[in-house]
Amino acid sequence: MFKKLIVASALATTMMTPALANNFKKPEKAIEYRQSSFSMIAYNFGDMSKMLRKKKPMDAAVFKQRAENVAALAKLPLEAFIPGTYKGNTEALAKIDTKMADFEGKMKTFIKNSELLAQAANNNASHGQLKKAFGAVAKTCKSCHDAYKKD
Ligand code: ASC
Repeated sequence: MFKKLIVASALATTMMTPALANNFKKPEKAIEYRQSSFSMIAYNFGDMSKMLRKKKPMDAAVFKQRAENVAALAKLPLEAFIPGTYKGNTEALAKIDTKMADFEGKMKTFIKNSELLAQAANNNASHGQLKKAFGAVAKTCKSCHDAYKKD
């Protein structure tokens, strides 16, 4: 009975863990990894935002590349949110650890929506459609920041 419980909880833990086992040697390395990913995401996302808000001319080829970059980069940060990495040089809140299922769900929505934005860009969607798909991604950024980022 007790053994079964242990196996069940080990399985549950495995399922909660991101697919890639992390290899970070120190907490700072994990923090650096996720901050680097978010920095690249913000750069690519910000440039799309400028084009959509007509702060710079729309360049469809650049926009497509930016959208593909974000879709690829979006997959990176999750594996670096691990226990012991919520103090020091980070704005990530420690409750990510205890709410990992919710956090992971939000990250997966972000990944999914950024893939939909890349698809829209590759299908030559209209300005309005791109704005809508972009807005859906921005909403996922915000929902996670509101819940899990220090303000
Ligand atoms: C950005 C950026 C974020 C998100 C967020 C969207 O460009 O750096 O963190 O968009 O503001 O709500």
